[in-house]
Amino acid sequence: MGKTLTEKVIEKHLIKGTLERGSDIAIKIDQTLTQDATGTMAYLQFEAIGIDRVQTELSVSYVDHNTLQTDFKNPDDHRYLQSIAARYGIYFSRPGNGICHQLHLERFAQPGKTLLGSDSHTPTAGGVGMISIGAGGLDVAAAMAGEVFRLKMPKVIKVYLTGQLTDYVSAKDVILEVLRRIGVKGAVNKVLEYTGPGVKTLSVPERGTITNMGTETGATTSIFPSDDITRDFLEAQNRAVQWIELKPDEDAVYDETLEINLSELEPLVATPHSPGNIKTVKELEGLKVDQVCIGSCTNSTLRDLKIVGSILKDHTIAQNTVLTVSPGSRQVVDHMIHSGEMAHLVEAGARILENACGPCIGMGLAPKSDAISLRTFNRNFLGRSGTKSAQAYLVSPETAAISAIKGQLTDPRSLGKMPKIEMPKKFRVNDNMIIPPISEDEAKSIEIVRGPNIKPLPEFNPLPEKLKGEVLLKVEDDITTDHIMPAGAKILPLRSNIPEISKFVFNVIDESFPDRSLEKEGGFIVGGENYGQGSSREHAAIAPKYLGLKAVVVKTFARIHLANLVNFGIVPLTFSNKDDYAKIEQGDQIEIDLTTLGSGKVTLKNLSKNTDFTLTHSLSPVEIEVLKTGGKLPHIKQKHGQ
Ligand code: MIC
Ligand code: SF4
Repeated sequence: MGKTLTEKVIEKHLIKGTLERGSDIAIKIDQTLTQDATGTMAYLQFEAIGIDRVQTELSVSYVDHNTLQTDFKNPDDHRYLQSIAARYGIYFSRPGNGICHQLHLERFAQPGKTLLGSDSHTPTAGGVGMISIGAGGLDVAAAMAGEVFRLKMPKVIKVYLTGQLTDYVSAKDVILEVLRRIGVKGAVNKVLEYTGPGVKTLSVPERGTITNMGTETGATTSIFPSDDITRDFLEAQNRAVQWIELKPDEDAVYDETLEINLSELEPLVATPHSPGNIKTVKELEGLKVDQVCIGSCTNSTLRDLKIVGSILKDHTIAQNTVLTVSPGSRQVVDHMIHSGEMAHLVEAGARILENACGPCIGMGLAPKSDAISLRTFNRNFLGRSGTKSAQAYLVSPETAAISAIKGQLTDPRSLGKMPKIEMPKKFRVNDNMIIPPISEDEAKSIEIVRGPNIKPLPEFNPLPEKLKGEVLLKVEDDITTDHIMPAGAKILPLRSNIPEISKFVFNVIDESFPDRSLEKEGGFIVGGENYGQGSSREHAAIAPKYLGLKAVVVKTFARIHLANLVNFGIVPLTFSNKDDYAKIEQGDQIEIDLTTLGSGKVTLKNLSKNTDFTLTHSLSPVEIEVLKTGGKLPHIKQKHGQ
């Protein structure tokens, strides 16, 4: 029986398990990436593991999220990260160089390899045929220490592309179409594997847009074959030697199929507050737009900014609309300057921002009250822009650019025939902002620099056999990590300070949560479907744990958040009968007996309502052990005899 591309790459890296869907597997990780907002915690944990040098083929530390520097905290973290990179053999991409996923695709991503990144959009590298997975910082720290990465063998969805995109319809519309079809939980524990004749009509940066935002479907990762187009891209990046051909077998067997005819697609938009609320631009055309933001790891490639430049050329943006552009990397900017196309953006009135995440994560440029903000980003969760009353809509760069000129949501196809975008045969490769690792001997004398914002990791105790306490919060479906542990300019700088950041847990839903939780000495959260959707931020587990969270009981979990809960000793449980969700209220006193955890079932006693029901879980024996030890860090330390 033939194999899918996903199976082929996973099989090559398989350390434990089989390709049987849903079974527990362990894979070898070749490369890791971190960014600064999750990196500080990941490296504090790496230090705590006590390994002298990273064990991967390549590890890169990027600085792209916390670049606003409103005080000493961000730059202190940057110095810490730089010193850690030098000490442990890690490449360090300096602030200003660009967004981690864009840079990794340009400079490091390699077909057929595995990449684990402490950021949920790590699957961007699937654009060159890599198995690239987002995970919590601790899992990435463990991978840097040479540990395997454990996951459930995902199902593989074949996304069969036919046809060719028409003028002003672009890769963003492809992934918005996928989201329209399967929604924000349609691919949990699945891989989106792209095949079919339409694949060869898409460049690597376009593939990267699609694999990047595949994260919003809950997918473990997304992957494209590695073909001639991949080879040309790598060659243009001076990396031709890293190319290998990769494709699924002719008779590969997939678990599900999705067929998309690229020729039939039209410009789409994700409406507030979910990337899964899809409408056509036509349906909403005329919507007045206050802010337009172009950038993020989804849509800030050279291809994207070139097309934006061609649309803005000789125009001025509408009087009541603000346009921001945050390019993906210095390479992109360098090209735009040398080709003269940057002038089109500047002359049209765009506010050119740093090559960083910026407004995507609410790091500056928050929209005005009640604003309609059009963004080429991948997430429009409530409050993420920095303004809770704002409404964020996600669109392609084409739709964003024309709408900025018109001041209202506009179908870019109204522009008529699209000019041909000339991509360079060779990119302007300049790695002078990436500091390579130094020799092991030299590295030993490097001193780690710690600013006052970097607080030691909290220590957590082994799990008791019975958990007892109050339901501190009951929430609905699709609670995102931006609800649990918001980001933005005020909170992000606290990522290396758990006591401080924990004061903002559930801030957008219930500001009194942290105090209540501490006062009651912790307790439980009850939730609906897809709890923990979104980011890989392990702070959404560590900070609630610090406040005393014992277990989370929900209908279903998002993959990365579930793993993060286990890593920090919070028990993730699901209702065996989803109707039981109605039988438990915020404020109820409950008790969960964990002695039967190994059997796959535990009993929840609702002491306030005098009822009990069964909860289940998907935990592997290793995960149960990790939980019992009080989390992954003590578990790894135990293994290393510390
Ligand atoms: C995001 O897009 O939400 C982030 C910020 O990049 C996160 C990581 C983080 O919270 O630091 C992600 O996607 O994992
Ligand atoms: Fe940065 Fe936004 Fe991409 Fe997250 S989604 S890595 S915040 S650009």
